[in-house]
Amino acid sequence: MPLPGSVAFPATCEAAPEGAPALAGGDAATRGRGVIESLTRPGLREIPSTWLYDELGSVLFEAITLLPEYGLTRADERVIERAAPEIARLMGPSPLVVELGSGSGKKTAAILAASLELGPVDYTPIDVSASALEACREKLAEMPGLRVFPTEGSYLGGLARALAHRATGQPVLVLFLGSTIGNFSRRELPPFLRRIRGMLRERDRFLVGADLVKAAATLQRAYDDPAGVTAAFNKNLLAHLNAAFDGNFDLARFAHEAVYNEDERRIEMYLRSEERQTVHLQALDLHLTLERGERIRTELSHKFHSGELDALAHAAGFLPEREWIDAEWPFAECLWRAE
Ligand code: AVJ
Repeated sequence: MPLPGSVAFPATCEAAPEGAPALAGGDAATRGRGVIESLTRPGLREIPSTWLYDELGSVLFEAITLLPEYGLTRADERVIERAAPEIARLMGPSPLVVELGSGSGKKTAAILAASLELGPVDYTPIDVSASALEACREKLAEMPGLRVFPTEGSYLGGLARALAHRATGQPVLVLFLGSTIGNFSRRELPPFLRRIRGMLRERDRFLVGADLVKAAATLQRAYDDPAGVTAAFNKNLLAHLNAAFDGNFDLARFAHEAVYNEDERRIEMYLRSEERQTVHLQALDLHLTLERGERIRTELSHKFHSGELDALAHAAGFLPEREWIDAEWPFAECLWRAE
């Protein structure tokens, strides 16, 4: 049931966007084709990391953010807390805030609260997980002056729909927090950023949170925690596929693997088949034989150098305006202005 202060967003028909294959939403058939294509790719089996997030997956990710070894989210929260008043001031009163991959919306509250001091705020969280959107809306429903328009779907499709509702002259702030930007391959990232820029107007802003390069051992622990929460998060992707495509992945026959690739500056997450096995995804008419030790890649999590982020901004048509870095867990919050 809709809560007071939240308004259902009119859904429109949209084609699946290109440019972010690892994160694209789209309809069931499109997603099915994407799974077949990536799972059967010669030389590298992969499942788009968006499949990590069903109802349980979103809760498991929230649990990861509480792990002592996973400092990323706490760093993100600290920096945002510190930066929020200045971001709100730069935006001016009554902005439309659009968040790509909102999750539960916890971090965003600080930015919204700072902006609400200057006037009412429109907020459109976009997420592929309906349950995460619901949690986000519940969390923020109490903030007076905030109008929430949850939008289920892909980043680019959701952003297009959100911007269609921008009031004349309303400044737009797009949020891409928590280093979700790290999920893109280095090849996919520039065109994705250019597409975002293409949808914005001059003086709109894009706030990007990005995890910075740090000691390999620190990253290794963060993505292979001793309590096994990340392992459960990773394996749950197979349960999600089972549910979506009437599949019979046996989670017990897979092992979680997370490796830091120093050359590529990224964590690579895999599910390793512990034995030779054949899996059937009935709805996709897909039989998959995995050898013992064969791996399916489920996520890339890139780590950045600060200068690299500035270069990405410029290449996409943004001007890096401010940057805040957490001292405890190197993590950058970058405010880019569309120019
Ligand atoms: C939500 C994509 C930023 O890459 O650190 C956490 C997801 N994967 N542990 C990340 C994740 C494994 C997370 N992001």
